[in-house]
Amino acid sequence: MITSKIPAVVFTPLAEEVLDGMTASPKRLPPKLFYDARGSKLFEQITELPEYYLTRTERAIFQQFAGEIVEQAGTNLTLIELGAGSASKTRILVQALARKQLRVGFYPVDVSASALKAAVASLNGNIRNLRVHPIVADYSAHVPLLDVPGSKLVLFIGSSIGNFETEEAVQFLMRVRGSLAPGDAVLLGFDMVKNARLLHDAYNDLQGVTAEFNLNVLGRINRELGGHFDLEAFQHVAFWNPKMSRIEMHLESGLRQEVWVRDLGMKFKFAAGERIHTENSYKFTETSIAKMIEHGGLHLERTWTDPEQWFSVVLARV
Ligand code: AVI
Repeated sequence: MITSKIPAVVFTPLAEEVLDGMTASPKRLPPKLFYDARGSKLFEQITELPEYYLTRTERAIFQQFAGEIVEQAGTNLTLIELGAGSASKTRILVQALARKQLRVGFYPVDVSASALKAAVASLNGNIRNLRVHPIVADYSAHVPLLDVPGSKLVLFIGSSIGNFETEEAVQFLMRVRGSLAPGDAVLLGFDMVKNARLLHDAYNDLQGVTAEFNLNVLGRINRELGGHFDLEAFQHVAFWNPKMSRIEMHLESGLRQEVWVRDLGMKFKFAAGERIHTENSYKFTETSIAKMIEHGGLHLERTWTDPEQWFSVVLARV
């Protein structure tokens, strides 16, 4: 008998995500696709924009309360940061911990190898008793199980939790909890609901960096999957959706068009004005934070905030 084997098409994880999102209705792309080397650089630029209050507000909270935070978190701590990026704010906590402990282990985990490299470069050598162990991983799928001495303090700061859907965030917290032992702790950053203008401006900066960051996801598809997106033919759209308590980011097609993506062997049709939903950034209240942490199976222990209560840093315990 003659059998013929047709090789199955094997898509990369990126190709799978793009195929999934571009064939959905309405079209969508998951926000984790923003963070290739270029996207991570653009995000670093966003964190320094005058309109983007999140990073500097959270940093100010750390500057004021780092001592209290590490004291409250426990003794003989190892730090694990999920979505570490360049770890620039974490340095404040690391320094506070290095003053308190003889040795500090820091495990930054990120999908972006380039961002991790920057984190390691900025931390290594500067703090005598610190050891940095970078891990390149998609922590949204699996929380790494680490065998370390003492207790763990997992950092998930910068309101990254706001980029998950509520149910996803709860599932994520449950997975984090599953990777920890009783007495370990999680430190979370939450951007709070505030004046709609401030929220709007933070995602519509005058220099257009957020627009570039958003459009970079199409650039990435062009670079990595042989896409033919014309970045000039799409527009950055970001607005506050008060009903859902979130900023939504979209890419809007300026005209009717078809876009070929070589590695998917497919053409995607766009109507004029049709949008690709690229990100939700949820904003929280004290009540919504408490609910999420409780549903994630954790115990909310303490909250630190800034004088205007724009941002909250929360310590939750297993
Ligand atoms: C990473 N994350 C918390 C950012 C946010 O504010 O939701 C990502 C971002 N999107 C646009 N600007 C910044």
